[in-house]
Amino acid sequence: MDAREMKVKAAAAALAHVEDGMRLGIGTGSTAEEFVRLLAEKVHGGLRVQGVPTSERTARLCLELGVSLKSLDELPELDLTIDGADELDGNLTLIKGGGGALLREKIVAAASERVIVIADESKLVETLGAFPLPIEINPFGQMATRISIEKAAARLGLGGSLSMRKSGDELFTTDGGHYIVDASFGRIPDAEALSAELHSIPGVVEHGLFIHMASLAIIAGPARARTLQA
Ligand code: ABF
Repeated sequence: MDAREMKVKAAAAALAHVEDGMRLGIGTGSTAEEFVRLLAEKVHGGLRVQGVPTSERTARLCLELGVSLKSLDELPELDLTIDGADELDGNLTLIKGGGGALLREKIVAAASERVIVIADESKLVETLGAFPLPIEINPFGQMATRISIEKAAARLGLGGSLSMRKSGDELFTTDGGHYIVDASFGRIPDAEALSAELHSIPGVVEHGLFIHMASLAIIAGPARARTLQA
């Protein structure tokens, strides 16, 4: 079974949790896009959902496929969010942001009663950190912010390097107009300590550690999809 088939399998299992009339947060990334495609089929079959997208990219796909959307301001309390992840551990702590949508994903997840993560088994790790941690920063004073991030990591005994995410020759900018620093810290043994340090830096808008936010993960492998409960 190839990676796409595993993403489809996880997405299909998540769709079983979507009930008629739900206010639904819809994530970003290729696995979430497989979920949107399957959701659209159900919507055309009569399922009624109101979707809130976590990125402009997801919004475009939903509209293209006929999934009706609302803004988070129109639907500030959501029943369920389905989203992908770049890494997840056994405690359902996630690294997200590889798609550059971490801020809106985290805001939507925080507004949701439940969050279900869908991923192929390659995302499940013992300890987070092989995937560089995306950190969203304000463009103003970005160099000073990067220095503060390095000092914070050093205080926690994390080494590694930071790189500014690029889009072609330009710096990548998020839907919110911010930059992304990809931080290759290596293993992150204490996500909560790192999260607190990063949140203490004024120029850091948000980071890709999602802690105690996912209630369930659906992990697809060559056999049937399995679930991890928070
Ligand atoms: C999204 O899911 C992002 O936060 C994350 O980067 C992405 C994972 O992408 P994929 O499903 O394509 O592996 O929520």
